[in-house]
Amino acid sequence: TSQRKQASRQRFVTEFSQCLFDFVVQLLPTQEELAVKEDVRKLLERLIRTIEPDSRLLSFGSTANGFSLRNSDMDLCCLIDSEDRLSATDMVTMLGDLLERETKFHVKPLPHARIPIVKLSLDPSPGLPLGIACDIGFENRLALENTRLLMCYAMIDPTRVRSMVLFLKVWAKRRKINSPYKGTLSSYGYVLLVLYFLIHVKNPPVLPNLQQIPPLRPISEEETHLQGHNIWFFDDIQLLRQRWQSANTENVAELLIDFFRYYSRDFPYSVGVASIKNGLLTKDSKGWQSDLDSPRYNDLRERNRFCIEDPFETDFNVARCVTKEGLYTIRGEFMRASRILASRPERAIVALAQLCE
Ligand code: 3AT
Ligand code: MG
Repeated sequence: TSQRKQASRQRFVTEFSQCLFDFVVQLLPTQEELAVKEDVRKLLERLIRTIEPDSRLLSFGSTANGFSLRNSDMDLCCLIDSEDRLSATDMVTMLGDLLERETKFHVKPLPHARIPIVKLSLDPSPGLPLGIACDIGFENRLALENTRLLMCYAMIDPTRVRSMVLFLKVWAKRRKINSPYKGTLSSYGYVLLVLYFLIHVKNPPVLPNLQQIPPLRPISEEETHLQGHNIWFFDDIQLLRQRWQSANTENVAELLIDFFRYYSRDFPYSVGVASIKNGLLTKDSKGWQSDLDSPRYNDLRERNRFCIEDPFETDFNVARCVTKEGLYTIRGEFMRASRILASRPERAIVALAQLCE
C-alpha cells in the first residue's frame, strides 16, 4: 500500500504542477497590455520633462520584475539627473496640476505622504477594458534596485520561481490577504517569503543567495552603496546559469505544498525574522522584539508581529503593516491551503479551484 500511496502522490503532484502552470500562463499580461503601459509611461515622461527637462521615468515593481499579472498596477519612479532639483513634495504638487490640466487621468497628488507620490487612474475604455492604475514616485532608487534583484531571481529559474510567485500573488488576492492598509501583507512581502523559502529553507536550495556570492572583481564602497545601504548583488545571471545549477529537482507543486506547510507550521513567527540576504534571524538580534511589555512599546510591538527584512534596507521590516488580526488571518490561510493540498482531492484542478475560492 505504501507503494500505491507513493504512486498516487506522484500522480497528484505531476498533475497539479501542470495545472498550476496552465493557470498562471492565462493570467499573464497580454502583449497589448504591455504595449499600452509602455505608451502611458512615455506620455507621462514627456509631460514630466516639461517641468524637469533632465528627468527620466522608470518602471519598477511587478511591471519591471517579471512577476506581473494581468491588470496589475504600474509603479513608476521619476529620477532627476540635475543638481538643483525640486523637492519630491513640490514635484508631486506641480505634476499633479499639470496632469489634471493636460490628461484624462484621475489625479490624486499625495505631496505630504511618507513617500510623496502622484496616484493616477484611467477609467475602463474599449481599448483598456479594465483601465489603468499607476503611482509615480520620485528618487526612489532603492526600489529600482530591489526590483532588479527580484528580476534576477526570476531569471535564474523562470519556470519554478515565476509560477510559484505568480500563483501566490493570485491566491493572496483571491483570499483577500494582500492589503497592507488592512493589516495584511503587500505583494512585495509575499515575493520575499517565496524567495526566502527557495534560498534558505529548501535543502538543497532552489536558488543561490545572490547577495552573498563574492564579486568577480574588487568593487569600491562607492559602487556598492546607495543611501547608506549595501545594494550589491551578483547580477550576471547568464554566467551564473553556466556555473551553477540547483541540485533541487522538485516541481512547482511539490515546492508549493512545502511552502504552505512551512509557513503554517514551521516558521517561528514570534521570534524569527525572514531575511533573503541573511537567512533566519531573531527579532532580538535586530531590536525588533515583540516581548516588550510596557505600553510605551505597544506601537513598536504592533509593527513587529511579522518580520521580513528588506534585502537592502535591512533596518526596515517589510511586514510592519501586518497587525495581530492580519497575521492570524494570513496564518489561517496558509493552514487552509496546506490542508487542502494534504487531502489531495481526486483531481488537481479541483484542488486549485478550492485553493483560490
Ligand atoms: P502587484 O503586481 O502590484 O500586486 P508588485 O510586485 O508591484 O505587486 P507592490 O505593488 O507591493 O509589488 O510593490 C511595488 C514595488 O515597490 C516593489 C518594491 O520595489 C517596492 N516596495 C513595495 N513595498 C515595499 C516595502 N515595504 N519596502 C521597500 N520597497 C517596497
Ligand atoms: Mg505594483
